Amino acid sequence: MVYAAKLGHPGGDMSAADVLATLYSNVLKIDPANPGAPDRDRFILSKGHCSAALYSVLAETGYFPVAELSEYMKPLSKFSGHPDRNKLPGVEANTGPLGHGLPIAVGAAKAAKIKGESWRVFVMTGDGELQEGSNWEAAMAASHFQLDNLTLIVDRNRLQQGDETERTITMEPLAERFRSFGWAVREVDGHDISLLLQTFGELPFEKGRPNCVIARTHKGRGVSFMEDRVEWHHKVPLAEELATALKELGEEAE
Ligand SMILES: Cc1ncc(C[n+]2csc(CCOP(=O)(O)OP(=O)(O)O)c2C)c(N)n1
Ligand SMILES: [Mg+2]
Repeated sequence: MVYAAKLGHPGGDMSAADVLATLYSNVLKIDPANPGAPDRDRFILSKGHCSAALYSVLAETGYFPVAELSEYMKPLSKFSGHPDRNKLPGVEANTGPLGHGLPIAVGAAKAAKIKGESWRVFVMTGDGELQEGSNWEAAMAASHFQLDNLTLIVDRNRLQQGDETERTITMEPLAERFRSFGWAVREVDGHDISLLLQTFGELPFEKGRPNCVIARTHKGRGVSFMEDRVEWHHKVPLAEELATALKELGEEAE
């Protein structure tokens, strides 16, 4: 998709892919045939620059045909660079400006509590994204309101746009920070599918506390020349790089 569009954020798409695939295949209570079902679980991709990963997983889940992904980032496309809930079924919130997905998710989780309904809210942020102060206001509110129906997944790939997170604004000790805000926290390998399944299967981690899963991941996961390389945040592969990448991922070029 990124190669065809000559635009995108492949590094962060690939760090998030295993978590997204796990959520959509085995965790979220959703029905692609009825995307607006009132009792569905909600997932919000707060790191909206990784829309290609979300669109791919939504397509594979059955919200729309996989073939439509070729429209990614074309002018006026439904598959815009950042997700738009008014354009595509399955997209729960418009994101892109970082720092808004968690606040929206807190509001949704609070709404479920007020209504006495059992649907859950999941949200993924980037790790660099957590430098936005709005997240920490939302984190305080989530524990105050005892939103144990809310799960934040932090894509802890340790890189942001131009550098390592720790060289930009120190994020550690990230787990301790969330615990001090009243959250129940797990740290997991974000590419270990069986561990992710087990972890999500244990939700809520503690009654009355919002849940935080810090998923340790790698930008550009699965492709040797992309993994942990900051430039692949926003870089487009050349034709030969695409061929190598697809080969390493066990995919056929189309
Ligand atoms: C408010 C805001 N500021 C800046 C940007 C530009 N931007 C897009 S992605 C990004 C880096 C995000 O890093 P991280 O959250 O770690 O995402 P990931 O590593 O998962 O791609 C930035 C600064 C933005 N989208 N929103
Ligand atoms: Mg990051």
